[in-house]
Amino acid sequence: MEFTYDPENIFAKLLRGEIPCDKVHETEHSLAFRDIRPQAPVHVLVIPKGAYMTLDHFLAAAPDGEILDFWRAVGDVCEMSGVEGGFRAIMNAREDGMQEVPHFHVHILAGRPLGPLLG
Ligand code: DGP
Repeated sequence: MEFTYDPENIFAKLLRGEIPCDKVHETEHSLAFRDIRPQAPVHVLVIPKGAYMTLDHFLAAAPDGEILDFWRAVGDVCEMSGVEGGFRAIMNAREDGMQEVPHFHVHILAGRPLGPLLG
């Protein structure tokens, strides 16, 4: 599959410092920040700094070191966010997945009962 990354997407602008974010964690290859439209008391987005559109693009194209850095950053965010009661990690991809921002990201949601996955 071909992936054509749009460098003008909002998370690319955020990574370039062109728009602000409420940063909660940063590593060499990853950034985590609060979602602008939180769906739960904890709603953090974790993104790789590289130009990847979706989970399948990221896993197909990123070097192993970036993949490891990213998932460790997801773990760090869980650890620092108080998810003892449980959490949900969501990744939307492309049209059918209703992905709004075409830069790969994981949503970490926690802090309330989250209900059934497919309501
Ligand atoms: P998705 O549908 O998985 O692509 O979710 C994109 C999320 O990104 C959505 O929950 C709202 C959030 N979002 C959109 N624009 C911004 C922004 O400028 N800043 C932050 N922090 N979050 C944003």
